[in-house]
Amino acid sequence: MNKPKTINIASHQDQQSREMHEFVCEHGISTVFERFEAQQPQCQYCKQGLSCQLCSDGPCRISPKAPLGVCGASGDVIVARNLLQLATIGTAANNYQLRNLAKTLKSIGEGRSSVKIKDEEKLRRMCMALGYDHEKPINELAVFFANFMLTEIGKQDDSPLVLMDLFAVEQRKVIWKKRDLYSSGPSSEILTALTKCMTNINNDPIDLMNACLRLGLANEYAGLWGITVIQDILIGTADLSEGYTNIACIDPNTVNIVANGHQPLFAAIIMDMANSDTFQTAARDAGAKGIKLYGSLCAGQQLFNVAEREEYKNIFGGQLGNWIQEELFIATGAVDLFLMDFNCSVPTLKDYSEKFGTKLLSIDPSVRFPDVESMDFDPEQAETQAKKVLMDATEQFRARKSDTSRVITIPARQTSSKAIAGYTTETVLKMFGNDINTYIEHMKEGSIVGAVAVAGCTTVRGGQAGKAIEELTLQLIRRSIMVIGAGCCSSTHQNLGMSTKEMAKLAGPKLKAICEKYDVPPIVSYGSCTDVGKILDTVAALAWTIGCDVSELPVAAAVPEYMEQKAIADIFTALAFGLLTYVSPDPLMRGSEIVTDYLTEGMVDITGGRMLLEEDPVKAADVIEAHIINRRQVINFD
Ligand code: XCC
Repeated sequence: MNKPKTINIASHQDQQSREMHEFVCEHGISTVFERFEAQQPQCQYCKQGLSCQLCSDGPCRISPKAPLGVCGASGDVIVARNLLQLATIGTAANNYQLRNLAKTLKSIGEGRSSVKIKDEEKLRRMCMALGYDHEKPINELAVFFANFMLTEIGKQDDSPLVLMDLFAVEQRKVIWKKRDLYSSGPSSEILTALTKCMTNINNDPIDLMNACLRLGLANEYAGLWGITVIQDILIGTADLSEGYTNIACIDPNTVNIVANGHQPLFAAIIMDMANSDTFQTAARDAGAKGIKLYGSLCAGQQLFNVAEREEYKNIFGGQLGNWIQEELFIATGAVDLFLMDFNCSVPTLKDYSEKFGTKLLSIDPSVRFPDVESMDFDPEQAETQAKKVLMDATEQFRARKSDTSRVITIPARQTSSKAIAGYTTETVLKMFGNDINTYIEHMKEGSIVGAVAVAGCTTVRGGQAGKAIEELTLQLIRRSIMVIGAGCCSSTHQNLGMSTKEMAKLAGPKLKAICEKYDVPPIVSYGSCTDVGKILDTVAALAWTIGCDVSELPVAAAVPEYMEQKAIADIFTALAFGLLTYVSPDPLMRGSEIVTDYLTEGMVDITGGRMLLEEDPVKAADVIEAHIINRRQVINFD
């Protein structure tokens, strides 16, 4: 591995990561921070979205001296096209994950797979919602529901998504139809969107932005919705769960498997099997105390959400953290096997695994590293594959124990690293006496001024790694605005000790009183970034009960440390829902006034939503609060 040019002082927000970062820097290894620094200064044209690399006459960069690309494309078209490409990738990735899940469910229903259905009730309810006889045998329902989702993914441009028809708030549907945003199947939307991105074909930046909104709806009403539902059916529906988070969870005396990514099903199957005597005995024979599986990134958040289930609770070792930390997990020298199930598996994992003795295994055909073993999850071979992972990890542990030169570096556990996970519409309402009206009453009287989803990634831009997430969250709860976390934002909250009931003492007096009355924390984690689907569920439930449009609710969305393309797709989902959507750092769009104005202002007349671009989280909280207060007046809450 090349020694990095500059060694940065680690800027992670939490102490454990700072310790580990210092350790890897001492070994001359780069992390995301050092590589970010090595990339400076970054191209200012690209940063504004003003570069195009689509054709052989490029690359073109738009400047005052050269205001048009070689083909004649303006900066506005280039910015819009670049943004649409990002939204397309994100929508594709979420629907890819849904396709995997639907195919697994189908193979179970057809009796080709021994994978168990954990939440039959949910499957029955979903079939009932689709008008199918939900009392039929469960296998038949599995096939029906899987086929339904696969058909939705593949629907052509003349057939709108059924889920949008069934589950969207009426007022939204009217707006989407009026604005030609009523989305068809994601495959078809992606086909259209990518065609629009081609050289010399679409020269209207507004049309390109509307294509992003359509993708946002295909992202939600196939991808995110389907992922959360089928995942619940297969690994169990989220319920409140308390556990440890961050790197110090790793126990050097157990066989250690880390599940990294966004597709937690295989890891859940491995946990199920790890309870058996065969594997426990094999682990003890190798000199281990037992077997632990740790969550990493969003796959981990989903496992954390179900960690209290009988079959998982002895094996789940904790949630390690966000994507910026993932190299550090391996640097402990105590990870025996690292499963890469999807994004975010950073390319340097291979270097780390070679240096620190971890076996890497990619388990999805989309994840490939040269010379790294892969065993793509196959529901028909799930047991055999899970067995192999458990045996391989145990052998890795044996080798680790007998290697006297192996350095194990695990930071000290801080008391703050305990967290509660597993919130959903149902679990939040359970805390409010199972009555959504109780929650709404407290919103009305102003004890809960509003709610904001703080979701998505972490970024090292500006040395952040959680800084903006922490600041924004604290600002919001101080203003008695509840925070719903998801994705790496949840990991940040957890690692900073913010996913606890004790956080109530930092909330504004009204919210504090409500939190204490109902024993609920002011910051709740819904799980993975794909659980944005569940957050929108809660939002829709509130709108239905109050009888207003989603855009009229005292709620907002925030992506305070935006990093990658799935976040862009989710941002367009939120905009299509009419939400004020705070995004920082800026997506690469400032180079176009037309695009920036449309998304930050013009959008209000289209969907009711708008993008808020603001680097300072305190100023962002001011705008969000003002928006929420305004919404409260619109629905006569004040
Ligand atoms: Fe990756 Fe979800 Fe983003 Fe975290 S939040 S950086 S995608 S792991 Ni989705």
